[in-house]
Amino acid sequence: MEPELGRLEDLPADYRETLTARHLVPLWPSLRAVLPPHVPARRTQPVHWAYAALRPLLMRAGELTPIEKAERRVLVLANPGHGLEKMQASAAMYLGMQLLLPGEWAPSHRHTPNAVRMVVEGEGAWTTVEGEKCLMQRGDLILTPTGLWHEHGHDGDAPVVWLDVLDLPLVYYMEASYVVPGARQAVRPEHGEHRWRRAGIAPSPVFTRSDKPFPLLRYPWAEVREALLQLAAESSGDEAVQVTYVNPETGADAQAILGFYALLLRPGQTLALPARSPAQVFHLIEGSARVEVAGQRFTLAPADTCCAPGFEPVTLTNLHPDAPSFVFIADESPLHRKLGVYEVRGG
Ligand code: 1HN
Repeated sequence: MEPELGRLEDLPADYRETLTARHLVPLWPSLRAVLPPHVPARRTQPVHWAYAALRPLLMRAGELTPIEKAERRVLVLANPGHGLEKMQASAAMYLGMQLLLPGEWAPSHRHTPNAVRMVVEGEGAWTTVEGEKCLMQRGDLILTPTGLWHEHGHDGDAPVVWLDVLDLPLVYYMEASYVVPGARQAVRPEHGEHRWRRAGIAPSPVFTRSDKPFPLLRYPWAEVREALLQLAAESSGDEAVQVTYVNPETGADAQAILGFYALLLRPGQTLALPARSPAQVFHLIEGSARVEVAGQRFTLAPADTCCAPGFEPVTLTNLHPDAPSFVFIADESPLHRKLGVYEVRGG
């Protein structure tokens, strides 16, 4: 047990008032709050957002608010532990479900926070990132990293929905979050996913050098799914079957702050993840899965999303007895590792 420390009320009122007037604060009454013993205080609560409940509200937003009045038509998945107005899923992660209707265009801009899109439903939409037109199909992961121009359009005939994951809360906290509006981009005939078609075969810049900090912007789900199925076929029963979305040029995480992964749960598999310092987000791409964390138990249907605070073990179960389930995961690991605060407990 840590010894109890002096309280603010223990100090004479005139002393406290003088400190306040001089912009000074005694540490000891607040020391245990900012530095709790052994386990950090976490605002992030386990929360489940069911797509079946969210979708009609998003479609209603499509009727209520034209794209010109929204710029980005998004319902934010806000963790009540942080306060809804903060628009945070966790300390560093922002989540939103974005709707684009046929014929709509979300204008070009670039900003300091990094974003990714995980396509949830619909066909025919595209995101142009720095002149590269990325098709949006179910399960695709598309990066719009810090500082790159991006805009969304839709040539199909049914609503398109995607999940946005941004490091906005962190960048905003750092007082570094801002946007630059821009003009419609000229599309260049470039496709990173073609240039980086196969691991182990890298384009050789013999005549031209690209110097792109983000050489791969679109990770097609068809390829990720196939890679997971191959891994599952070639590994033993209890091993976790997971891939990380990486920068193919460096092998590092695809983005600097948040990490992105795709997980295959074998039929009936239960996967016990150790408590780790970063918070996590789970989004079910295909199948049926249970997520147990901090005394909560969520059953994820396709397109459902939930979040888990850091420093809590998480148990994932595939509820399909005879088919794999596929989970997209986002977490704060790259940030924790860079800052030197990454931890795994009892793993
Ligand atoms: C943004 O730029 C997009 O480009 C979506 O689609 C959501 C949330 C906060 C800040 C910027 C987009 C965003 C965002």
